[in-house]
This record gives sequence, structure tokens and C-alpha cells, in this order.
Amino acid sequence: MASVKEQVTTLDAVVIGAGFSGLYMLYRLREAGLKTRVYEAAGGVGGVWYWNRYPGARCDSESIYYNYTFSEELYKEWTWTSKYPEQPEILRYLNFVADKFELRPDIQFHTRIEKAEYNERTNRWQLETKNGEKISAKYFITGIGCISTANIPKFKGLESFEGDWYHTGHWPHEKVDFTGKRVGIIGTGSSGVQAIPVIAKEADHLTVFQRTPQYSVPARNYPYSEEEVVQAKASFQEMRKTVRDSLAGLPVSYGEKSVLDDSPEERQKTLEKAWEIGGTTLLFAYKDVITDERANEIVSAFIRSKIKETVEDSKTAEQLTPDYYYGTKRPIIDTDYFETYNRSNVSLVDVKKAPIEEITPKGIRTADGEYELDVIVFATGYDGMTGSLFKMDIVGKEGVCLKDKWENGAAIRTYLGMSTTGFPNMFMITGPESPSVLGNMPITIEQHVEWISDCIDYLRKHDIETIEAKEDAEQAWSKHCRELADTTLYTKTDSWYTGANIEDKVRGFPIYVGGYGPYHEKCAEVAEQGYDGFTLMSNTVV
Ligand code: N01
Repeated sequence: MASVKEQVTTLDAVVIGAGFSGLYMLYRLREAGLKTRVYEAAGGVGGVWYWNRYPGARCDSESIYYNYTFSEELYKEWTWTSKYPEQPEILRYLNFVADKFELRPDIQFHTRIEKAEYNERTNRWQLETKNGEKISAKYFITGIGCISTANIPKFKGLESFEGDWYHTGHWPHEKVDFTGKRVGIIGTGSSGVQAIPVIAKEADHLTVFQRTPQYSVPARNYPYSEEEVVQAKASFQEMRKTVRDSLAGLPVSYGEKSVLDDSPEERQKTLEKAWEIGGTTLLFAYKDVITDERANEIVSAFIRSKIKETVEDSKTAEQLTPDYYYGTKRPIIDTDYFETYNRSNVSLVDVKKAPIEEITPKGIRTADGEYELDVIVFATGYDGMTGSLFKMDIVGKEGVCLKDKWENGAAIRTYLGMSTTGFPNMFMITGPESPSVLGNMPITIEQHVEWISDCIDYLRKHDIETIEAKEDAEQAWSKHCRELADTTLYTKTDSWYTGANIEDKVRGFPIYVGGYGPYHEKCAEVAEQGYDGFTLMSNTVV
């Protein structure tokens, strides 16, 4: 009998990851009759929502839009409790989806795919798990998320630390008790800003080690009323169309006016109103916040004035005040973030001025001195966009590794952010150069999944063996993405979007900024034209 390692599991399609992407991809491919299996490293479904269990973790897209829209029945069966639900509720939702559509039997948990190699002789992908299990599949689909590979900076001495330390993206399942503890948190991105107010309420003392201050706007979260829930469910069809055609997968669009068109009084009124509504309203209040330096400066200065107003200690307020373009780092929304610095048990350390030199057995030493700590929380983010793709050994035609083809990130090239030349029958859900993280993820995921499953359906109906992006189509798409990004202010700020958060990572901006709606239209056009820009190789020998 063949040992487990010698056996090969033969499938039509392999999907990696059981988050929003993988669950829906499995559902669609199975409905289409493909023998499909999802491989998931975690012990359950949820993707980032499985791992990100840190205190305060919640979604910052409105819940009634941050869900699947492919099934009206599902939408109506599930009820969200508040505008921005906490991580446990989102995880419950994804478990509910997995149960409702009976997805679990086709998901293999606790299994990490380490290698995926294309075999040009058989036109199949050969995959290998960490345990040595072998899989053969015609289609290879990644649903691994854009921000799932944790960044733990290589501080000298971490292994010597005598207390406990955690990364927000790999939080323990059991509650971490901060009562009576001296806690240090490194990082003030979305995760840090969510965690800081919650940890501060419990810890004896919280020291925030901040490298770059953040613009953050009050989320103004609240529990939904019965009436709102009924209204949302009754408007399903309308909502579905609106979010799918929208710029960011949400029923919002940029204002029609430039910030500069308004008088100072008018714009103050508009900005105050947006601040009161909270969330991302400020970002969308005018048409040019992300594209015009002067317009952006006006909105940025407005948020800076709010920080000054909120934080009582003027030195702390100054340290918390950013000086780059608002919205060019991922916009953050919060609950009592700046207010938290008024607590007597919270202090701020500027590690740009006095960088962290090492982790010591007792805490963190910066250029200014040592801070004694019982717990360190790394809210230091992720190796975004390419980190999880490069973690796997993905090998295409002629033995070329994806990492090498993309020159370790220096030369990312994709067609539509879903495929790349030299890697036939491989699809990336929300891959680099797709709109992905610039909006509401479940909506962009649904569009990718539907496009990919329709494409596979087309291939099967037309007896086509392989699909592969053409080099010129790929080059044109990548060039288009770069040109669009250069019309915005995004590329002028250091952020994880640009790769600046990872030591030695090559800078770029591998995200399509043209908006979901236009992107969906482009993808639909490509499909309608018989997959224009792709080489389709038929099964039939002529
Ligand atoms: O990570 P980040 P995040 N020394 O990269 C600092 C999504 N998300 O986990 O800005 C000192 O934004 C770093 O400093 P700097 C969302 O898309 C969504 O917070 O690089 N500091 C920064 O302050 C988000 O954008 C939700 O100078 C160091 C922080 O660590 C993305 O995840 C909730 C450092 C990292 O911030 C990532 O957010 C949470 C070092 N060596 C997250 N290295 C939702 O609500 C890094 N930092 C859906």
C-alpha cells in the first residue's frame, strides 16, 4: 500500500485559504461540479478573522455591506448587531456561512501548502503540504488575503524577554489578561489604534511605542435598531447593485466639489459634519482629497486640529500629530483613540526620535532609556500584498518561481491582478494590482470569485486546456496600474501599501486605484471578448 506521502489527491481545483475568498470560491466551484478542496493552515474558517483576536479587533467597513451578497437568503438569515461588529461576530458569521452551505467536508484544516508547481507535460498543478501530502489539480487558486503574513520586526534580544509577547495577527484563542500588568505596544496602525483604548482600560500601565503618528477619525459605532435591520434586509437587491457598481464596494462616492471650491466657512461646516458622522465620511467629503496636495492639506489640517483639541497634554498632542497626506496610509477609524492619551496610565514614546535598540529581558530599550514591561504587543502589521504569495514556493512554466519572476517584488506584473504570465490555470483572488484593499473586501472578493468561476466554466464548455495571461496584456495592465497610482498622493507616503513598513522590501504600489466599478467593467469586457489578453490552449488536436 502506498504511504500517505506517496499518495496523490487528485482534484479539479485547489483553493488555498478558508476566509471570505476561499469559502465562496469553494461554494461556486462545487456548484459548477468541480471536485474542489480548500487547504487551510488554521484550525477553522475565517482567514484573518480567525487569527486577529486582539482586544478591540473589529471591522471598519459597515457590517451590512461587509458580507456576502451572492445569496439573498443568507443575507436575510444573518443579523448584524452593530455598525462595526467585533471580530467574534464576524467569525461567527463566516462559520454560519460554512455551515449553511455545508462547506466543511471540502476544507482540510491544519494544512499549509508549501509548494505549488506547474507541470507542463500534464498541464496540472502539483502541490505539496507541509506534511508531505501531494495533490494534483487542474486549477490552482489562491485566497490567501492581502495582509496575512505578520511582520515581527527583527529587534535584537526578543528571545531574551522574560514576559509574554503577542502579535495582533496571531492572537491566542484564550483571553490575555492585562490586569495589573505593565504593557508595551509597538505600532499605531489600524490594529494598534483599535487595541490601545481597550488594553489601556485593563492594564496597570500602557506604553505606546509610536514610529509614525496616524490620522484617525471617530468610528461612531452604535448598535443597529430593529428598524435599521429590517430596512437593510428589505433593500437587499438595491444594496447589492449599489455596492457592486461602486468605487469602493460601499454605497459612498467622492463628493462632486473640490475642497478648494468651498469658502473656508463652507468647508469647515462640511468637515465638521463629516467628523460628526465619522467613519470614512471625511475621506469622501470632496472629490480631490487623495489627488490634490492642497485639498488634502486642508482636510489633514482639520484632523490635526481635532487631535490638538482632544489630547490634553500639548507635548503628547504634538507627538500624535501626523504631517503627511491624510488617507495615503490606510485611513483609520477609532473609538476613543486620542482620548485614551488623557488617561493617567498611558504614556507615549516616540521611537522615530529615539528608536528601539533592543528588547531586553525586562522590557524595551530605546535610544532614550529602558521601559520595564510584563507584556509586549506587536501591532506591527504585515508583509502586505506579496508576503503570503512569496511564503509559498510557487513555480510556473520552465521552472520559474513567482518570487523570481516578480524580482522579489521589484517587478510585480499581473493581468487584472488575477493572473500572471508563465503560470497557466493559476488565479489569485485579490492579487497584487487588483483594487483589493482600497475598499470593502468581501465585495471585491465576490467579483473575483465570480469572474474566476465563470472563466473556468467557459474553459470547460469550450474544451480549453489552459488559460494564461499574454505578456503584452500583462505589461499594459501593470503600466496602467502604475500610471493611475501616480495620479494620486498614495505613492508619496511611506505605508504598507508601498512596502515601506518591511525592512529591505522593494517599494511600489501594487494596487489598482481606479475603483471597483471601472475594474469590474474591465474584467467583464475581457470575458465578453472571449478572454481578451489571455492565450487559450485547446484540448483538441487539429
Ligand atoms: O498594521 P500597519 P496594522 N518599529 O502596517 C509600526 C487591516 N486591518 O496591523 O507607520 C516601530 O498599518 C508602523 O509604523 P510606520 C487594514 O487594512 C483592518 O495596524 O510603518 N514601529 C505602524 O504604526 C490595515 O491597514 C482592520 O512607521 C513599527 C504599525 O507598526 C492593515 O490591516 C483592523 C515597526 C503597523 O501598522 C494593517 O494594519 C486592523 C518597527 N520596526 C487591521 N514596524 C479592520 O477593521 C512597524 N511599525 C478591517
